[in-house]
Amino acid sequence: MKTALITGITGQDGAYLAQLLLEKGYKVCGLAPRRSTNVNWRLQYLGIENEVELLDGDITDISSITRSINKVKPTEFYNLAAQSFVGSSWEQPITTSQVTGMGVLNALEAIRQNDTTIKFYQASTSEMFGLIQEDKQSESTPFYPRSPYGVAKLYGHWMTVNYRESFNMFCSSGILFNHESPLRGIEFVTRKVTDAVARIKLGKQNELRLGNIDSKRDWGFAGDYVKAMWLMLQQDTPDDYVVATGETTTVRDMCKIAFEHVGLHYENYVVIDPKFYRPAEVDILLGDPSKAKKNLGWEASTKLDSLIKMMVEADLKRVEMEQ
Ligand code: NDP
Ligand code: GDR
Repeated sequence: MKTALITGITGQDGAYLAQLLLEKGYKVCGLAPRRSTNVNWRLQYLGIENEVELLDGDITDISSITRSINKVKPTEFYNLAAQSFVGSSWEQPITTSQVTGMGVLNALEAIRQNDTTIKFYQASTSEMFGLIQEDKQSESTPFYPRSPYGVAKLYGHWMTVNYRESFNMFCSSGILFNHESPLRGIEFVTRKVTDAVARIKLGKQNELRLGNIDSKRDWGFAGDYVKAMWLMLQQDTPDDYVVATGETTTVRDMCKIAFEHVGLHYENYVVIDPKFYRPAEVDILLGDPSKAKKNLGWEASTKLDSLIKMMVEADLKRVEMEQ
């Protein structure tokens, strides 16, 4: 039986990945920091809370990673832990760098010092492209991150490449573009919109305050994207892959889809609030996933339209339950 150790298991991707690996017969363990509130709601939502083994630990504390590795002896290590909200990374640049950047090095070092046969996946991101150098971003597009989060991720990305090249370790990096789901954190724009649409429809909210709605993102479904993570670690050789849909949409048009799904017009509810503008913006992201298709046989199977409708439906149910 294969064993996976997932950092960030209580996050959106961690929960979907845990579910996928359980279906594939893995023993699934997760490194999770102690929190004072319930952070297991996503695992509960998927009905797998009691099927995964959670280990107390923090990606900034290498001793806790080493202890976890020696305890569960994973065959695969998925490093998803991060301070992942771009907006907060300007407010907390140092914590973001420690968790999202140095955390990767802690994981790589713990593997190097204990068991170099463990296959390692790093959650890299399209935010590393930042100020776009090419119309469609592929594995060979130059990086130019635009936030402390993007800079920290780039450090982690290059460390992953460096450990692969220096120590012959199996380290792969997935350069994933935005991916969403009903399990997305409420601070990210898609979920903020679908939650607001549900509340407005049910008479619990009057308006939705947003920042820059002209930025464009290549949005996919998280449930599809965790399959690409797994596929990367099943290859004969480690490599880096862009994972994206190959289509891009403005925040404005995404809002339109969400509001229209419940028979409303976004123009009547969306208020632009400078508070949500970022010090530096990534204006447009559009991924070229052809390498993932060719080498991994992976393709995004969920269109933005059905993704947003799925999220609105889930939020309508949630808000109704609250009532
Ligand atoms: P989430 O923010 O939902 O999950 C992040 C996870 O990391 C949470 O479980 C969080 O726990 C955990 N975490 C935070 N700090 C620490 C720490 N110090 N030690 C251990 N764990 C910690 O992100 P997603 O699931 O959306 O993303 C997963 C990964 O993929 C992240 O690294 C993200 O940066 C990256 N990524 C995400 C994309 C997306 O569109 N979703 C695109 C590209 C990359 P807690 O909640 O308790 O703080
Ligand atoms: P992003 O996602 O920064 O791309 O990072 P987010 O959903 O936060 O922003 C997307 C775009 O929407 C604009 N925007 C707003 N964003 C938020 N959160 N709230 C608002 O009110 C708002 N109004 C407009 C933003 O300016 C931006 O242009 C996500 C995260 O999951 C990262 O961890 C991951 O690496 C990248 O996707 C790929």
